[in-house]
Amino acid sequence: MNVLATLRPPGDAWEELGDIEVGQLAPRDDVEILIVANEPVDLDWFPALRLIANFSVGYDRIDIEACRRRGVAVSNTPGVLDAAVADLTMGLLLAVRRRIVEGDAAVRRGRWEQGWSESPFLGREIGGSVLGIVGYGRIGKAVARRAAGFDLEVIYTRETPLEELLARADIVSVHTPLNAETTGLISRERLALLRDGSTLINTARGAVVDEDALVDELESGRISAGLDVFVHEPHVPERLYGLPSVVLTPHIASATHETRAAMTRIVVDNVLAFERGEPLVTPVA
Ligand code: 8YV
Repeated sequence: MNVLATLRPPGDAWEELGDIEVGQLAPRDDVEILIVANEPVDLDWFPALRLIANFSVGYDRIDIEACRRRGVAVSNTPGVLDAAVADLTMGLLLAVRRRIVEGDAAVRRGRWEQGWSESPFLGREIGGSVLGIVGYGRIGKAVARRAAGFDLEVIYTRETPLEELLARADIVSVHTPLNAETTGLISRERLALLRDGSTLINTARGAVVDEDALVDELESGRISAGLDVFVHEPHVPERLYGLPSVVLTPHIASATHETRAAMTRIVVDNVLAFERGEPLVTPVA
């Protein structure tokens, strides 16, 4: 079948697809399979399309209902990136609460003040803090397992109502998919429930949080944050750049050699299964 990919993902499995065309999305009447990384696809551009194989577990930018109506199958890459995302979550949590990035910047600027008692880099103890996990799926549970090793007390939505979780936690970490129910879930009103000095970590999707309201809260200095995702990536609200209480990463939660190769394996398995007329390995639609 005619395949167009918007990226050449890492990993050996890719070779099994043969000579795949890699290029940008543009109107094409010959393409039957698209391999994308959660980019929006204009279905009118691809009248022959039968499968979208998504190199991503999240498929929030793909119109699943429109695909269903047109008989276009969709697959994603669940399961293989839980550990990598949970690891980055813990990295951001530690970096913000222990001011690691601020410390690094100070050392590089030659501003290492002598004398521990005057050190401005007092952070917050990790053990004994309360971690509130919003979205207790595979990734949320992987975070909870790691948090136990750091002696964090873990609470999570379902077991604890969202408002109560936000008001109780020292650290809130977001792990929901982005969909109609979760868009703006952490609203301005709900952000206001966060305790003074608490930290928000987001490795899920920027739009789960009201970004303007979050920036306001961060600018006020009331809370801190570790953010891997933003509403209009790669745009990052400029007001965040000058805030030392915020650690920013460029959507790298799944970005390890091993995880990305495992994601490629799943994409390839879905494409090969589809070409053989077999059920998709990880169907979304
Ligand atoms: C990807 C992700 O980096 O899987 C997801 O949902 O957000 C990340 O793994 C991104 O989608 C590009 O493939």
